Order: sequence, then structure tokens, then C-alpha cells
Amino acid sequence: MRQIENFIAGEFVGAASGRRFDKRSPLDNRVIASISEAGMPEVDAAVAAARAALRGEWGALTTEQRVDLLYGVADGITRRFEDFVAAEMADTGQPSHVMRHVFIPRGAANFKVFADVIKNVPTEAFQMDTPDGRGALNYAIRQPKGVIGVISPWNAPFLLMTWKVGPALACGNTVVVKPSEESPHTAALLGEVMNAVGIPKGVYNVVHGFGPDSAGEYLTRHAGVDAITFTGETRTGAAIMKAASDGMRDVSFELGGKNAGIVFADADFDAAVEGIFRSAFLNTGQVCLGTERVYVERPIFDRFVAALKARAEAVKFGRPEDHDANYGPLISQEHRQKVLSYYARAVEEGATVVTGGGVPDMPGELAEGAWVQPTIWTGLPETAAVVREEIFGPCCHIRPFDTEDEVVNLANDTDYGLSTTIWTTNLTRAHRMAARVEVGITWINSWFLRDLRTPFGGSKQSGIGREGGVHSLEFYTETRNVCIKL
Ligand code: NAD
Ligand code: 6OD
Repeated sequence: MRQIENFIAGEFVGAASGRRFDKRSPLDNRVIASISEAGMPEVDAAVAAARAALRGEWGALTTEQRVDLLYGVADGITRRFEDFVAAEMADTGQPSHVMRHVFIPRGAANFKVFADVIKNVPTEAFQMDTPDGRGALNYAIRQPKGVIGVISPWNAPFLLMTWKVGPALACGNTVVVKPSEESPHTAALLGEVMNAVGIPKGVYNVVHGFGPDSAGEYLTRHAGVDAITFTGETRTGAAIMKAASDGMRDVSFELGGKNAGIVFADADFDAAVEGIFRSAFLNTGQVCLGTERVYVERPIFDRFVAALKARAEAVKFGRPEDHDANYGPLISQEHRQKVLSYYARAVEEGATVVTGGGVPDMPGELAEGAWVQPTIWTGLPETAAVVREEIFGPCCHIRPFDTEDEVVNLANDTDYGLSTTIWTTNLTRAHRMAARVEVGITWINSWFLRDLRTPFGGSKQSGIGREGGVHSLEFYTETRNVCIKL
């Protein structure tokens, strides 16, 4: 069993209280790690270390030197690629191909891409006229914002944590990260990489623990944290926003979703089935961008439902290292209970269960894991709980539609506004639809594909702000105005 400590000022340290908590494997509920739970003294120490690094060695680096170090971090991750894959698989139980091809490489890319952004971004400058005719030069400079509190979730732990840490460091800030209690491994491993590649002590700190009355709340309430970037549930975002109002700290929020998948009859049918399969079921449905509401144009509705059912029933449950398996469990027993309560609720509300709705038969010790079947429902009204509320599991409700206006209204009738995936071969319609759906990101004939230089975030209750490329600079830097009278 692995012992995981907090990472403060370049050292792995336990908590003064001696408190620890267990991480259980989603595969079989076995305890796989014991984690030191940071209390107020550790959060204080981490914030102090981050402040000291900002005022010391890190703050004194040139942009070029910082960029070189961040390239080193990306290379350091790549050198320990297998360790990162194994650590992420241990926490999430997900198949290795997603780790290998998306989550870990994208985590490494988060350091290179934002290093490139900061190196290449121009400064705005205006030559001003003045009444005396001599003029003035008015320009903007960007400075780091300070110590950034990073609170991250468990569903794609490394990708989502580095997606904040990469730009924060590129902009010259220092960070204190509070990873999810369900996924402590890769944040710890990144501490080893930071030391190995010579990142100054205190630039990257990690405190482990929970949210309320634990490390999460202590960090977000800490007066020494200048801004908070958070990915997680909308409800948690509301609590953090209240904490951030003390001292007027800035926030960047990536929150929940109840995203629509829309399939027109003219779509490439097989590609649409595969695309919706991925968007509803990848990572066992634990993707904020996933589609738990699917709308299919009536002429292809029955055929589409049958094809998606066949695809969902073909998944092979198993351990990440099992070559035949391609489907993992949910993150925890607690989350499984939540998902299964929605499965029961759908039936109570009158759903037709097209497939799934329960727990697969798993052999041996896997029977103790957090497994659930991919589930498809039809026949519910839009008011049903499983059509309105984010479940964050491998499930979707499918409903037929007849017109473009109708489906736009259906898709927009939600408190959330994160993403949509639209399947059509009519490009005029695709552009028209993209402008009408009220979301932060629209995919056409694709899903979960995004250049890291483009903006990412949600509208309505799915988030506040945009990150990605130069958009990240708006949050991670303080823009200052300088005006020189000539
Ligand atoms: P969560 O909100 O329960 O927890 C996220 C993090 O916040 C964890 O580290 C947790 O310990 C911490 N936390 C909880 N309460 C806190 C508090 N009061 N103060 C400070 N920290 C606190 O979310 P989760 O269950 O880990 O992740 C799933 C959720 O994240 C889903 O709603 C999903 O849609 C959302 N998500 C959104 C995006 C996006 O980009 N919009 C990406 C991934 C996940
Ligand atoms: O691709 C990304 O950069 C990103 N932020 C993905 C979010 C996935 C959410 O589960």
C-alpha cells in the first residue's frame, strides 16, 4: 500500500495532526493508499512556501528561463510516462488506452503549450495624441497574479490539474493544489518530477484532503491565496465563491453539465453512433462534457437507439491491464450509489430501459468494485430528474425530434451550458446550430477534441470565465496599464 504525503516547499511531509485517510481501488474496493490529510498548519505552510518562491528564485526568473523549466516538466512527465499511467489507473480504474492516448499526454502538453503562449503573446501599446501635441505612449504589461489555489476533481485527475497548473506557472505564479481525495496519486508524482527537473522549491505545492472542514476549505478561505481556480460540481463552486468573496479573490470555475447530443437524419450514421457512444460512455460516463441527453431526428430514431444499444452491450468490463477489457468502474462506492439511485429514479418516473439499469456480474474480488452497466432510457418527459440533473455516470436518455427549432429549444432548456455535440452532414445547418446552442463549446461531427490554444469553459451554471491559450492569461495574470507622457 502506497503512503502519500503532502508536498510542501519541495518536501513530502505528513500532517502535524497525524491524520490520514484511505484511498480505495474502484476495481475491488481494496485500500491502495494511505494519504496524509493536511490541516490548517500544512495549508499555511504550503501558502507560505508558495509566497516565498514568488518573492524569491521563481519570481526572479526571466520568461525564457521559466519556459525552459516548464518544457523540462513536460519532458520529465514523458520520461515517467508509465508511472503516470499506472498512478492514474490505480486511482480511477479506467482502461489504459484513454490514459495513454489522452489524459497523460495532454497533461504533459499543458506545460509546453502554455509555455509557448506566454513566450509569444504580444503586449498591447498605443501611441496617444495629447493636447500639447507631444503625445504619450500607453501600454499594458502582464504580471503574475500571485499564489493560485487549484482545486481539482477526480474524473480526469492529471489532465484537469495540469490544465490549471501549466498556465499558472507559465504566467509566473506559484500554486497550492488540492487534488480530489479520490485521486491523490498523480499530483504526488508530479512533485517528484518538479524536484527532478529543478523547479524551485515552493513553486508547486500539494495539500491532500477533503472539501468542507478540510484542506479544500482551508485553502479557499486562506487570505494568502490570491485567486482560486476550480473544477468540480456547481454546488461546490457556489461554496468556493462565497469563500473567495472574503478578500475579493478572483475565481475561474469549470463546473457541471447536462450536455445535449444532437443527431440529424443526414448524419453519417455509423460515425454518429460511435460519437454518441463515446460522449455518453467514455470514462464510464464521468466526463463533464458527456452527453446525458441525446436528441435524434425522428426518421432514424429507432435505428439509432438499436445501434447504440448494441454498442453499449458490447463493452467488456475488466481491470485496466486486462487486454480484453475496455470498460472500467465508477470512481467509488459512494458515487455508484448516487448513479444507481438515478437508475432507480428513471424507472420510477416511467422510463423505458433500453439497456442496462443495473450492475454487471463481476467475478471474484471484482464483485466488490464500483461497476455499473451503461444505461439507455427512452420515453421520459424533459421534466424527469434523469433528464434535468447531472448524474455523471454511463447513461443517457434519448428522445426523438422533428425540427431544428424544436431541438434547439430542447437542448437549451437546462440550467447548464457546457457543451453540445451535433452530428450532421449539412454544414450550413451546423454553423446555424452552433450559433444557437447556449454552451461554451460545440462539437460538429466530433467530441472531446480541442486545441489547447482555444477557449474552454461553460456558460449559465457550467462555469465562470474561459481558460485555454491566451484566454488563460486573463485569469492567471494581472494586467497593468502604463502611460508615459512623451
Ligand atoms: P466536487 O465538486 O465534489 O469536488 C471537486 C474538488 O473540490 C475536490 O478536490 C473536492 O475535495 C473539493 N471540494 C469539495 N467541497 C469543497 C469545498 N467546500 N471547498 C473547497 N473544496 C471543496 O467534484 P467531483 O465529484 O470531484 O467532480 C465531478 C464534478 O466535476 C462534476 O459535476 C463534473 O461535471 C465537474 N467537472 C467539470 C469540468 C469542467 O471542465 N466544466 C471538468 C471535470 C469535472
Ligand atoms: O480537454 C481539456 O482541456 C479539458 N479541460 C477537458 C475537460 C474534461 C472534463 O471532464
